[in-house]
Amino acid sequence: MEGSTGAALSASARRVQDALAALGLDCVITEHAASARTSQEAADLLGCTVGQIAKSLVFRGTSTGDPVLVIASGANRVDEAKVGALLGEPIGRAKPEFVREVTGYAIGGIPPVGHARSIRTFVDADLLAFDVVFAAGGTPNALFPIKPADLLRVCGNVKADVKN
Ligand code: 5CA
Repeated sequence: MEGSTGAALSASARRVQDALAALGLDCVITEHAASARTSQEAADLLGCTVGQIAKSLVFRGTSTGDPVLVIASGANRVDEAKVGALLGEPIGRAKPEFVREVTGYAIGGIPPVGHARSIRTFVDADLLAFDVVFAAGGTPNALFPIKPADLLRVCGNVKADVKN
């Protein structure tokens, strides 16, 4: 079956689904047989544009070591210098183990909400141009639709130009 609606969610996707409900959102996560590990795969699977995929990328402040989450349009490359300037310290890519520790999920399935810790977050302003965008739901096979304004609100309301 394609979009396995009705089937039980995996434990990771369930945690994200519960987090969405706790935030008052009625978004529904679906787990697909095909992988949506990358934004392009997710767009192909959903039949949307790659720009509508809200990818969750974790960076790390090079002085404080604090995690930073950037929710970027799948069409954009994140400009680390721009985000570093907004943050007040340079940033670099986070290692996969650190990403798992702070978010509670593995790369390829990082959701925008429902993390192990609270993480400072920037939302790509380009996502706000769409009626609906799609984010990872805790595993590389799990996705959910969300209105960009809702995404922005539950991610702390910080919208920014993050693209290279
Ligand atoms: N499920 C899809 C669509 S929502 C997804 O999660 N896409 S993603 O873009 O948010 O996640 C994959 C991203 O993880 C890649 O774009 C890449 O920027 C990042 N990534 C991949 N490998 C590593 C790595 N070794 N270290 C840090 N980041 C990585």
